[in-house]
Amino acid sequence: MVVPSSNSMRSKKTNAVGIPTVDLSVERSELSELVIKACEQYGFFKAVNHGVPEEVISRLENEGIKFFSKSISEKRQAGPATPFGYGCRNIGPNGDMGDLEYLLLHTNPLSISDRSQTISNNPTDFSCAVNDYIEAVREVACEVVDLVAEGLRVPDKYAVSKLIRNVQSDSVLRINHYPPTMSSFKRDPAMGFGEHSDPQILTILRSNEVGGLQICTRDGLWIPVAPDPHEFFVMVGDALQVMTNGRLRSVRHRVMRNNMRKGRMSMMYFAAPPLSSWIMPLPKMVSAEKPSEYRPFTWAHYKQAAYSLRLGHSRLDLFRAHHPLLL
Ligand code: GA4
Repeated sequence: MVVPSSNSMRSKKTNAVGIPTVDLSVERSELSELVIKACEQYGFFKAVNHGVPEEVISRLENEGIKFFSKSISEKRQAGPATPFGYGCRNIGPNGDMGDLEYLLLHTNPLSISDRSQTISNNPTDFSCAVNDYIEAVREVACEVVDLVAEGLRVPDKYAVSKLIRNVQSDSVLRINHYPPTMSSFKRDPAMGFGEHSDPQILTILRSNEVGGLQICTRDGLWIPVAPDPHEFFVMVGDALQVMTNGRLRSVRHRVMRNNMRKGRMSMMYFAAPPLSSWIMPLPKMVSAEKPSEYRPFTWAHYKQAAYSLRLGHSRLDLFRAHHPLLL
């Protein structure tokens, strides 16, 4: 997946906002250090020279554009999102709302082929575009977690990527569409998607040229992420935070809709393990000096907890080894 680059960008800070950029084509041992550093500091980085062909990205983007330009009654045929399918304004089952519409799909090819019947007038084109995109971004996600494992000197280098590659993986794909804002005089920016961290292992995000994404730094500062349609943004999810015993931290993020003259479309691949997988710190990450911060739980268990709370609530606290309710 990783292509050689002629102009080696290495890891550098994007001037305005300090977000790290990692060139996935640099030499491996250097690369794994850069990935770890970015994931420790921000839980977030921009990945360049990722090797995913533009054509794979644009085919899915075009399918998204076609779908979201349909009439609301046509789009509703692909919903409601419970949790999969077409959703409009409602996020999750607990009354969270956002100024967006979306498609949420399980990455299982059978489920995609089934869903595509109500999503597209040409279901084969739609499912091919989705499957090709998932295959490509799954490789990016696996590459990143392998680099993390290498950098942390985890003996089984593929321990995490094996979960993502498992045929029973519970990974999902989400395409969000934030329609343009009507008035450019709107003073209060509307919340597109409220603050949260992703529950899964890793998220690979791509958006069009419209901004709005913000990430929260460890000091609690919200910083805007300049959009880049050619590159991917990588986010550490809660499950990877647990597997690394808190060394890598999941990133809190949100999408604000101020003055969007054009609609924002983003596509996220959420890399997850199978439902029955146990999530716990990798043995290498636990020692007498650094005991496990979390109790073991299955991914199904964690998802259930995630879906039982509203967006902004931290679900990881429920699984801390020394949670006050467990004493
Ligand atoms: C955030 C990341 C993914 O978009 C998602 C979201 C899910 C949903 O929209 O159904 C959740 C949200 C996300 C976290 C908390 C729960 C679940 C909405 C919500 C209130 C698909 C996911 O896996 O978790």
